[in-house]
Amino acid sequence: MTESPTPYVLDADTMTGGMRPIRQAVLAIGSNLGDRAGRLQGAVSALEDTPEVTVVAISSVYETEPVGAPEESGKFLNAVVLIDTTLTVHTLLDRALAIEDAFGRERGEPGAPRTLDVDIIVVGDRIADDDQLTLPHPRAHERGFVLVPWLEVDPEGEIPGYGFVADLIGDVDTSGVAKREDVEIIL
Ligand code: PH2
Ligand code: MG
Ligand code: MG
Repeated sequence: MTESPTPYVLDADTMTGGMRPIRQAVLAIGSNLGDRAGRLQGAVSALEDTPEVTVVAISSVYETEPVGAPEESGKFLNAVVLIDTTLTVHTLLDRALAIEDAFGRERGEPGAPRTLDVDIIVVGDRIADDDQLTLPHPRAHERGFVLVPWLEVDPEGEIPGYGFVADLIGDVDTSGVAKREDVEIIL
């Protein structure tokens, strides 16, 4: 994936005067509990309200079969959001978790139904692997509910170390991913 607008453009950090690159990040959002569409809209609005974050594109909303979730889990609504940001990846993660909390996310078992999940998929070509964050997201390359909406808004999308979204999607079962023409997220 290319960084935008160019990897050489720097922006001033308003707090410190330091300079950090503008990176394009790909976020995947999902909900399978309660007012699913309302939560996705709220997440995008909260991202757009975040200093040093600009929402560049929002995919269509897709209704998706749960993957790797408990039997009784309901279907998800999923979407992908492209942002430009000068935040560090850990500040971006803090913000993502705060947005989940603001929409009633309770942290239980992995895969348990959730009001809102905001996952950081890639941030430019950053590689990270620590207690809090793995970049690129370690399972995004095999998830139709991430790759289908991502390809829609970023046909040149790439997961560093894995390949282009357009190629990866060929090896993934996307039969459980259906566009919801009647649901729209707006800025
Ligand atoms: N998220 C998960 C586990 N399984 N399945 C779908 N369809 N959509 C998701 O967002 C999702 C999932 C863990 O975060
Ligand atoms: Mg997730
Ligand atoms: Mg998550």
